[in-house]
Amino acid sequence: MSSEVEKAQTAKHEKHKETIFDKIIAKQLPADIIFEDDKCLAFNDVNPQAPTHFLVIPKKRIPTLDASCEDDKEILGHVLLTAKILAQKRLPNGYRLVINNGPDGCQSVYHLHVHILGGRQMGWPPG
Ligand code: D5M
Repeated sequence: MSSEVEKAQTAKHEKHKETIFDKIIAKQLPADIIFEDDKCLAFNDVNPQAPTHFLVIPKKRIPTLDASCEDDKEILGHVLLTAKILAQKRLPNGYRLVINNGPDGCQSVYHLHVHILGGRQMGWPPG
């Protein structure tokens, strides 16, 4: 079992609980930030699964995609479009976006995030 799967299985989802990503947003923890605006933040993943692997997160604390609601439409669209703009610049030959949701989805950090992976040929189906 990969360590990311183990982390996902033991990760606790406590509603409204602060995560490591809140600390990165608040600049209480360092991260390799590549983009920031008033609504979202993008930074390189600390455990890259591809030559390019970064995350785009909303600044609003939304724990999971499941927990998002109609009011989050604008922020979800903004996060996705930001991911696209950053990916297009860095990965002109293509890329993959991933949102892990819940234990079976392999989510380990309960602050919604989009993974952007590229720089190599992706396989299908994903593991
Ligand atoms: O993905 C959570 C991802 O978050 C995982 O790929 C590692 C990454 N991570 C965890 N902590 C950090 C810090 N401090 N900086 C950068 N990246 C980090 P999930 O979809 O929840 O499994």
